[in-house]
Amino acid sequence: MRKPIVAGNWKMHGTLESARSLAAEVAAAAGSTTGVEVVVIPPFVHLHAVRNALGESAVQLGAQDVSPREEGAHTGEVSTRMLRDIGCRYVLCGHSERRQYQAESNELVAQKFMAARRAGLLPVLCVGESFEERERGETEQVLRAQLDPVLRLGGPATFEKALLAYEPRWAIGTGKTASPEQAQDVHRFLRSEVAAFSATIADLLPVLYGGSVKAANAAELFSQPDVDGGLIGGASLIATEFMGIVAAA
Ligand code: G2H
Repeated sequence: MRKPIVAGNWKMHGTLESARSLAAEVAAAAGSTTGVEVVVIPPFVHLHAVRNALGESAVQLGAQDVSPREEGAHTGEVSTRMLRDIGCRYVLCGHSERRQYQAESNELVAQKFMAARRAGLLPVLCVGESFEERERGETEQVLRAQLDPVLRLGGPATFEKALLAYEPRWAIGTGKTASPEQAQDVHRFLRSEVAAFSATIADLLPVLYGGSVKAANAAELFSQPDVDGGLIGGASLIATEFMGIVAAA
């Protein structure tokens, strides 16, 4: 049995004060939630304040990115150890916005993923195709190219303590959501790619869906057998909406 996970990716939004109060609201609302793992993923500069605002609640902390390097002269980078130190359990690797706007390659994303694993963080490998790629029937090919470097570096146990997130690029922040069937098809494909290395690991692997999820469409998406929760962007910035999604998981 896979426990559902709902993670709120706050992207580059908010102030110190709004981050604190959103975290406190989520912590208060999720206080008694045990059947769903609730995660918040604020910008780096708000991690410490959010950690404190979450207090003793079960809500977990994640980061939006990480350096593939351990330490040293890498101006502007944040290491896995720093993330551990500040209380992160999760880290996003290869979110589509980083692939698109920061030109992160599949190889760089794989290095970040492995660095996170080595440090004992739970990396969330984000994969997804563009609208044009889907139209050309290249979805599986694109996803395979995103998975392969990670599997090559990590070997059969790559996804043992990790997560996958499927984010069709055409559904991110656009209001367009993949239909539950479209999401299920891709999630099944992703799980089968991992199963080719280890059926047991594939079976336990949480595969989250991301892309314009809201309280109104979450239940249908989450009812699919291979959809284990969501990576939520815009809708995670409003505590009541985010908790509506948690309730649907
Ligand atoms: C996909 C998602 C969360 P949104 O990026 O990462 O964002 O829910 O705003 O489409």
